[in-house]
Amino acid sequence: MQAAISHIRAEEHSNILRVQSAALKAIHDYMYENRVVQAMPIILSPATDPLNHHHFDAKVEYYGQKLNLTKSMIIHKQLSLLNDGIDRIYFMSPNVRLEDAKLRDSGRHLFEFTQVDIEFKNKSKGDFFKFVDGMLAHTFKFVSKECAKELEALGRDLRMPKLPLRVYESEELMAEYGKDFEKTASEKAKDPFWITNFRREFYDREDKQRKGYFHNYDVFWPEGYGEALSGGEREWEHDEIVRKMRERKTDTKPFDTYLKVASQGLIPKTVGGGLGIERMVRFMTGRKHIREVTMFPRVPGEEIIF
Ligand code: ASN
Repeated sequence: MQAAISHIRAEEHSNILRVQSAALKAIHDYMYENRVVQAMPIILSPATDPLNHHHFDAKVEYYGQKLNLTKSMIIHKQLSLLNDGIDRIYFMSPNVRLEDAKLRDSGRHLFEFTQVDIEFKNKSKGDFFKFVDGMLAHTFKFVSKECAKELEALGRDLRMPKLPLRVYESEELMAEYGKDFEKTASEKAKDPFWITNFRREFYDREDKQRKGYFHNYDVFWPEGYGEALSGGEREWEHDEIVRKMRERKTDTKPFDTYLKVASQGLIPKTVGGGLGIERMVRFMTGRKHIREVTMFPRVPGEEIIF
């Protein structure tokens, strides 16, 4: 308990939280100026993002209904755009992902974190890249102007990203750096960059003409800070969604209602992504482990004190 109290009292939190506050203000302002509306996040739902990697489920039962804690709001982002009057939406979305304890020292995993989760209707990944590039540039500019003193106290020199951010294909980097290409590319980079085409969850669109090519992407922070954002153009056709769920051995049962919506041809054509807030603050403040940017750390495998 004493260690947890010392952690809360660590002097650097005031500077880190000033940086975080400025970054959040910049993001909200950018959304508002670009007419992206904000909706409130949900925490419990019958179906959440299945996530295509090893982790534990977090469920509660309420009046006989089994509900999942949100792993990401991907499904709700798609459904919210069923509204004809809304074509751009975002959520400040808390996620619970009970990750394996072996990720404890990755420096970038928390099993509770917040992502700014964005989704646009009838837009392409190119449109989304431009939007995110602009959001990062605006946020970095605002933070470096507002928080010069705090960044100095934290020993961080924040470099302005050069736009447009570079876009790489995953195959291209794999050929150059081998299977750990994400890590190596992040270590070598000076600015954030995009990588496209990863085999991931059922909802990221696969090219019909080019099987095995996915219209999805990540943004990576430079200096070895790793993944910042992930997203993609989405599947909207029922049969494609079911085929991909089967290929990934995703249990379709919790998705019955979602699949009914898809079978009526109602899932809108969307593109989007989510940017991890704590990861961004870790990068901006140059902290070694993500635990340092939160007062109440939830590090995989570690006991929760408060
Ligand atoms: N937010 C991500 C997306 O929009 C999904 C995720 O976090 N797993 O694709």
